[in-house]
Amino acid sequence: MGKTFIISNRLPVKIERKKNKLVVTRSEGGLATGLGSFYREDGSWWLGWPGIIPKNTEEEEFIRKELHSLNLIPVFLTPEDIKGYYEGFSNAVLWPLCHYRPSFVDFNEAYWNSYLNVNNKFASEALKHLDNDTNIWIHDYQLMALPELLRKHDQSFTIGYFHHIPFPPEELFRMLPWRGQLLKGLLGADLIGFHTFEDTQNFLNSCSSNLRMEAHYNNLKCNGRRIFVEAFPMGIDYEKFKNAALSQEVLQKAREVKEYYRNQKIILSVDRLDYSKGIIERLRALERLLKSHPEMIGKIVLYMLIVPSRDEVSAYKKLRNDIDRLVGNINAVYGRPGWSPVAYFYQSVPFEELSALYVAADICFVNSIRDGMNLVAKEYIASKQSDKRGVLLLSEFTGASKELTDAVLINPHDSIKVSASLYHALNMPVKEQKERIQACQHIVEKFHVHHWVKLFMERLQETKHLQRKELAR
Ligand code: ADQ
Repeated sequence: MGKTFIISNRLPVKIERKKNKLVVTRSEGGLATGLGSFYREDGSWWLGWPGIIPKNTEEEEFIRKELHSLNLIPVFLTPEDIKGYYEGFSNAVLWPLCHYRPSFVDFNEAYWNSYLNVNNKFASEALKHLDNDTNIWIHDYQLMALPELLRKHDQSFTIGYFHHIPFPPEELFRMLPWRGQLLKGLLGADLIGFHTFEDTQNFLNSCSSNLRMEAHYNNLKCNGRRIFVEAFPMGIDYEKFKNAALSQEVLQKAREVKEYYRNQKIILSVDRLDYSKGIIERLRALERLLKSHPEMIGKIVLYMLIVPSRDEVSAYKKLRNDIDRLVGNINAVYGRPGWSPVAYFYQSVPFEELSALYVAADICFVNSIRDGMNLVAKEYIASKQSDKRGVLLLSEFTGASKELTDAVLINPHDSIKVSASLYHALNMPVKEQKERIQACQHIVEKFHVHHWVKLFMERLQETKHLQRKELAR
């Protein structure tokens, strides 16, 4: 298949300062696991920000060397880049717009300039390592201008791009003063992937109305090159979650969690701190349930795990305060000596602990207002191995809901119905729980992350092949 060159905002590593020494460890997120088999092959590389600002040139050289041995190439960002490109344009412009929150968008020209500048930085670093038999795979909204920057340099490059978050409807996207440049940026790729069919249509509609380009089914022509726009719903490492859920260590931890919350049904939620995840709306639905069904008092617990994220961006700071206040209020109003309705943890937990929580939870409550895919839903399903019991409450506004149609689907804006669905889930007969879990498991097992990577890379090859055939005609 040739060499692969992955480019994403962050490299799959964690670099920590321990006693004045830098320690580099590989982080195995979903993407790193899926792409691991590619980028560790001889001649394949992954380029991105290592997540740290070196104090001096010695540190920079040390990091470069350490990463080189892992087939990783760093792009170093300055504090100004982080403010303008990352916190600014990526997370205060593109993120809210793609998650249907235009009122949160800060249309700041300086952010855009910084975004272009950093995309150019990525391009110059990448061009030092690329040749034209390399398959380039660019990831996510932080690098939407990059495909065109690389294409300008060499028309024959093979470039794939995957957008991990939703693509908004045309009327929202057109709000962006830089909409044309961003669309043209993406059209530098040969294959553009999204999680869902709806996202592909939104993107194609934006191209046709903003750039007057005509799409033919799932493809359009740009400067004589045919570009394909397709849905590739991302999966998880199913075997990893399955094996963990059946291991003695995790089963023991799960028993301990169950014992701690004995006689209570555990409703689990796991998210990054983000307004797109519907955390406030979830708490309101719980509050409504406790109000309308006081017999539930003392019998349920919402185990809410939130991983800290982007706390430098003002909307996230506010969200964190709002959550603290609402959790405090619910626990104060409905709590009893020895029992609180919400067990709230603002921290990241190790894999085995997360796995044990998935095993122990009676319900997994995914309430996103908007979510590209939502891997938590799939991780929960994959962890229900030994007794196949559990209920997945899943927002209709996640990419996952298009695949996991046997979950209990909810509209997070309809708090009356969400609380009724929660009540229904708490009382669901075991037979129905098992049937729903098994139907979902079938999908999650079949369309795992390795399948996703293989499919995308094969399709990229086919796209290039089709383009060459068309040019030769
Ligand atoms: P995210 O918005 O980060 O991803 P999600 O897909 O749910 O959302 O992935 C979160 C990951 O973080 C999961 O693997 C989960 O296990 C882990 N995690 C969350 N909280 C944790 C905690 N407290 N401790 C440890 N681990 C925790 C973006 C898009 C999604 C899309 C993915 C992949 O927003 O829609 O599904 O990319 O494309």
